[in-house]
Amino acid sequence: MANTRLLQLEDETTIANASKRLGMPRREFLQFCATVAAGLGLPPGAEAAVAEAVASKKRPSVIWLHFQECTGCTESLLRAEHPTLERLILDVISLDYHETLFAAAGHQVEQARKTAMAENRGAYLLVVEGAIPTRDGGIYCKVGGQTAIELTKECAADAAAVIAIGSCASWGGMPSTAPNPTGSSGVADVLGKAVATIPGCPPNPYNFLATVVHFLTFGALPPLDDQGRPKFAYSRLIHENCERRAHFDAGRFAMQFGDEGHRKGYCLYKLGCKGPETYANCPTALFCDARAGTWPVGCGHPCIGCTEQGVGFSKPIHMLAKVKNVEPPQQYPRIVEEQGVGATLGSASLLAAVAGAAAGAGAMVARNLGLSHQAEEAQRARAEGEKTEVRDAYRDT
Ligand code: FSX
Ligand code: SF4
Ligand code: F3S
Repeated sequence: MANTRLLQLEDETTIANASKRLGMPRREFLQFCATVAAGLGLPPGAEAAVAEAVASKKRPSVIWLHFQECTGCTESLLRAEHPTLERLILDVISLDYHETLFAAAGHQVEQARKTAMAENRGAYLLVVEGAIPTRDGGIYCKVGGQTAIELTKECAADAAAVIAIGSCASWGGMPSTAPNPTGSSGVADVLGKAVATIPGCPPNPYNFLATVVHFLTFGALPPLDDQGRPKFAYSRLIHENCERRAHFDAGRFAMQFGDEGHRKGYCLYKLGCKGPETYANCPTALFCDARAGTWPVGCGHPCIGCTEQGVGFSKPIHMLAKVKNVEPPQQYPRIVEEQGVGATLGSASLLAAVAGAAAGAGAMVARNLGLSHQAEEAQRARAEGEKTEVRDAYRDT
């Protein structure tokens, strides 16, 4: 049934103004709001509230701090392949302090931070990117003469909410890898209280955008898990929605990079894939809006568990993952090894449904497996063609 409120909105001036501002057609803007609402797991009808909030509410002021990191979080937000995502992020927030993006420097930029904090006391969002070194009084990271510890505490004091973006800010991430010489820690440890975390190295920009849109629409962060991660994005294991899952269940594994199994798109578990113990929506959200396959496992590399504390940057890449939540599917894909026939579309969708896949993931898994099945068919046809060519060549001699 059509969403009548959303259809009515299409004619409203605020929506027209927002679509003009964003340089995207009104319908596309409304579709985007509906997608974010569905991705956030909001009830039907919430997409209209999201659209109205994004179109008309005052953009929340954001103070963005940078500490020990590679700036990949910011890069991934701004280098999203689809220009709309970047434009939306910069449209829904008012980025009042960001050390990498600011043209100003020195005292001028420090003043901009203090002014934004004073003018938006109790209402601004504090986003922290990068780990915080805590050893030796925090002297290993200073900005404007203040340690990262001091800056985080000062900026968090009057913030409406704190978001730790990336694995470094979430728990220490890569800089905290043993022996962790600078005592790199996450924001929650330094503040001594829970904060929202959006781990990933880098994190998916869509997850940040959806979190901020939720804050804008409802004045609060979305529901978080016990590690501060938004549940809409981090409540499922990667293994549950992976397009290679049917191969895992059927026992078809790549054993070496570049071997036949790897070329055929088999499961990467034996190459060290940490999907079975890593919570994130990478297989369904994908990266860069560049269609199917744009996520680590889709590109043929095992997941290293970059969103998961105790896995990413802790466990060696080649080490086998601990398989959590073993939920066998109700129906296994048919195994016909000599033909290399993979899962049927039906079994793939069923698998996704049994795994309790997030919205849209069933279709995604079915589509991706469909693609890999087609690829196998094409490869077989090519191999058959090559055999025929060889036979014909012998016959001709
Ligand atoms: Fe880099 Fe961000 Fe990794 Fe860390 O992302 S992509 S090292 S999570 O803080 O810049
Ligand atoms: Fe996918 Fe990795 Fe699980 Fe294999 S082990 S199904 S590649 S997530
Ligand atoms: Fe990271 Fe694994 Fe996703 S390496 S980006 S959590 S697939």
